[in-house]
Amino acid sequence: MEFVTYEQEGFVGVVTINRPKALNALNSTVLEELEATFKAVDLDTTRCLILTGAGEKSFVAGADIGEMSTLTKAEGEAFGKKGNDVFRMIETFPIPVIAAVNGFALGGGCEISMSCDIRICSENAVFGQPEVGLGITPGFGGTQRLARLVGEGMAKQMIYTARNIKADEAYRIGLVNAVYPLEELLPVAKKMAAGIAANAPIAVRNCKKAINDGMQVDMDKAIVIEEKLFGDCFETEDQKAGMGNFLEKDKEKKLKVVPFQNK
Ligand code: DAK
Repeated sequence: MEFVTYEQEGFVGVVTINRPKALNALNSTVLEELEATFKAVDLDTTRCLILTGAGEKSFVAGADIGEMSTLTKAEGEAFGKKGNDVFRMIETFPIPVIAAVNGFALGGGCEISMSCDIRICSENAVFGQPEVGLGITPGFGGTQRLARLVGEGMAKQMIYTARNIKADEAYRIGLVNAVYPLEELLPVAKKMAAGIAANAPIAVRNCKKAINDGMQVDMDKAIVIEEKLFGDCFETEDQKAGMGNFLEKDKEKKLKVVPFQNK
């Protein structure tokens, strides 16, 4: 791959967008390589992913403006579909994805972080949706995911003004869960990912699906989704071991060694 690297550490995979000369901007090749990288993740041996950017300055500085500037309407639509497909794949990926935002997260960069389950960032991170200044609307789900994450009023303010916000403001409005010094960001992300990976994998996957699917429907339908995914955990080795350990008061036994059970 030219612009995306993948490293596996135990049950955790780290996906790095590696195009630092263009501040990790998303061109077609980056999007294609991201799709291929996610599709190649071995879901039997991987329980959590981290998505980050190479270098110390930028997570992703948006979609590639140079590439976009010459697109025809049809090509623009194809480029938008490619991005949307990748972002939706990340959002619905069976295991959790943590965005470790290490600098600029603008336009498509902010949007790809919002496709992840959890966002943490470095102190130098900058978030924004500058698209209206470029004559376009946010096109990779920004109008939808930002409003869902930070509320309609704040999302409208950020999108209409195209004003970037720094890490502390992103934390204040709930766009990121925590802010760390740059050198601590990846170690913290790995520790969080390892903590997630230590829990029952089927239960974690089902939680992601329950939250994602439940957020799209009304509460009556949402609790039915939850019931089904709750029931799905029973009779798994994890459920038997997890509850058995509690009842036997054996706190030393952990779920960590139980492999993911394909169904
Ligand atoms: N695209 C291409 N190259 C970029 C880039 C980008 N988004 N951002 C930075 N670069 C390149 C710069 O051109 C420069 O390249 P060289 O000149 O060295 O060859 C290099 O990265 C370093 O950038 P700067 O020299 O500008 O670095 P500074 O520290 O001075 O400034 C900056 C950093 C992040 C503030 C600045 O680079 C900047 O404002 N970048 C653009 C940020 C931006 O506007 N991003 C949003 C892009 S719009 C769609 C779906 C989605 C989208 C579009 C369509 N459809 C459904 C069709 C998404 C749109 C966007 O994301």
